[in-house]
Parts: sequence; structure tokens; C-alpha cells
Amino acid sequence: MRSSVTKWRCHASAILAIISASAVSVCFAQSGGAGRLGAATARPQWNVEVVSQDLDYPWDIERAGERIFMTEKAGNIVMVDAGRQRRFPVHTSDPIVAEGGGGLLGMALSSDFQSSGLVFLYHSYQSRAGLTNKVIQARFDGKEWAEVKVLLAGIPGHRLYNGGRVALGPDGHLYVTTGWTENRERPQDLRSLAGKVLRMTVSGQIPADNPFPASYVYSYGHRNPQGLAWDPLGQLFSIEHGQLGHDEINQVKPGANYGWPLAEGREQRVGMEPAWVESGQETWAPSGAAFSGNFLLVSALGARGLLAVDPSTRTVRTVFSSGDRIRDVLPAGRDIYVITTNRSPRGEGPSKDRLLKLTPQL
Ligand SMILES: [Ca+2]
Repeated sequence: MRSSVTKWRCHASAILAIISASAVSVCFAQSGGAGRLGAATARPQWNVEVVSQDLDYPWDIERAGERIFMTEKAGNIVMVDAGRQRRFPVHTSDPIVAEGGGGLLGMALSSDFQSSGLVFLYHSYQSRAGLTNKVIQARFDGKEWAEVKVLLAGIPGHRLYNGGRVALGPDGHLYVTTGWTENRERPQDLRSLAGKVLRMTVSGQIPADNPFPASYVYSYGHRNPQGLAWDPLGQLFSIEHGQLGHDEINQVKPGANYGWPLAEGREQRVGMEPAWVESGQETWAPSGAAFSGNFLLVSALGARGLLAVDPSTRTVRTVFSSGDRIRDVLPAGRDIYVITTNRSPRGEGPSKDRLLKLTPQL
């Protein structure tokens, strides 16, 4: 316990130093609106190790001890262990359909993964309704990844707007983001699973204390919510893509309406929650989120960098940029891992991607 606390403090202070040294910043909260994102840092502050350059459209990164696991959209899980990379197909009851931005997306390791091998995955499949998404539990036995059970199927899908992150909350429940599927009714319709943050037990049941009776819906009015992260106080944050700019970071409260498509960004509307921070006219295309100490790290595809948000001032800064579209971020002690998705979901063909390990030069 002591060593983990020490690591956390060391890591948080390293991030703080990097952020303090960053070149430009904009305070969204004080201006009451949006502004331009700070430019990339002026001088190198990270040692960057290319851990892998043999990835194809990775989407989610997790860690168990020294082993790193990444989903790839086509339906594989890549494991990096002691410098050795192995790629495994995931065996599922419905074939994983990788179409546009859909495919094998989010992953969360169970809290006892080291002994149980259990994970939660979000993937696209073909149903009679067309491209559809589901949340499954799968197991890794050291040789194969295979579905154990389906937790929730029938989440509406789309070539571009599938949400797709899954994360275990401090309450032990599973949280899932879903996309609006370019349908203006669904995000505001509590009967639809689209355009939502969902909350379920790890066996796929509706928790008794969910905000709406007999519903997986935890919050609604989302466009294409992606990363989920809890701060040290246990408050949930989610990030999402706006239509044209107006990317959002939302503080997610149970039962709240985040506006889409009736309101966007920091627009005020009765009964709706304005974004906690938004990108204004800029496009971040944020995808992954994780707290490092008190700082919220956000991986950005469009802004091609790693952003850090100081919650006390709601200041957003670019703390790392390599020219890659950054898909997801994973703090690990004082290091930070990021994965890239260098091909747009609007294109086709393989995507030449990398796993980078960032170590502060301190
Ligand atoms: Ca919103």
C-alpha cells in the first residue's frame, strides 16, 4: 500500500511539473466560454520509447502488472509482455464486425484479472437492425481470448458514432458509452440505448440504484461519448466529440441530460447540463481519458496530442505531441502509455500505429 501511494505522489508531481512548464494555456472557466487550445510544448519534456510500431488501429489500452493489453478494431487483443508482442483473435458468439469506426473497441480488465483472466469488451456485430454493438465478458486463459457471456446486446451502431468505452467504476459497476448513431431522437429518448452513458453490474444486470427505474441509462443527451475517468474523489468525467468543434468534457451525474442534439458545448438550456469544459471552435476529437493524480489526461485524435486538464482552473494544455492521432492514454506509475490511431475511420485499409511510453525528463 505504501509503495502505491508513493508512486502516485511521484507521478502526480511529475505531471504537475510537465504541465507547469507547458507553453500556452487557456482558461475556459474564467472566460465563461471557449478559447483556443494551447500549442504543443516548446521543448521536449518526455523521454519517448516506441514500445511497439506494429499495431493496427488499436483502441483501448489496459495494464495488469507488467503486461500491457490493447484491443485492435479488427478483433484482436495484443499483449506486450517483457518486450515480446503477441496478437490474439477474440472468439465471440457473434462475429466482430469492423466497419468504419466500429469493431472491437473498449476493454476493461476485471479487478481480479491476474487470477481470473476476466475482461469486459465492447464490440460491433451485425444484427437484423444492421451494425449493432454489445458488451461481453471474455476470459484470457493465457492462450486464448474467448467470450464467456453477453452482458448487453442491441446497442444501436453506426459507421462513425458507436461510443465504445467500458470502465469499472469505484462502485464496482461497469460504465459504458454509446454513440448517437446520427439519429436526433435517440440521445433524448430514455428508451433507447444510443447517445448514453450506461451503468450495469459486472454480470450485466441493472443496478437497483440506477437513476431511471429498470433502465441501464445513467446519463443521456450525449453525442459520441468516449473516455470515462473518475477523479480521486470518485467523480465521473466523460469526454465526447462535438459536431463541428465543441468537443466536450462533462462531469457525469446520474440522471442528467447533456443536451445533444438540442444543446451543445457550454450552451445553457433548462434541464440540461452544459459541458464542464469545451473546445470551442477547435476540434480535439478526444477519445481516451484517465486521471493522473488530480489531472485529467485526454488523448486527442484531431488535435494529435495528449491534453491535460487542471480541474481546479479548468485549464487545458497540450503536454505531448508526436504528430500521431492519439487514441487512448494509460498512466502507469510515473510513466504514461499512449496508443495511436493514425487512420481516420472514414478511410479504409490498415493503420500504422504505435504504442509509446512517455517518461518525464525530471
Ligand atoms: Ca453536451
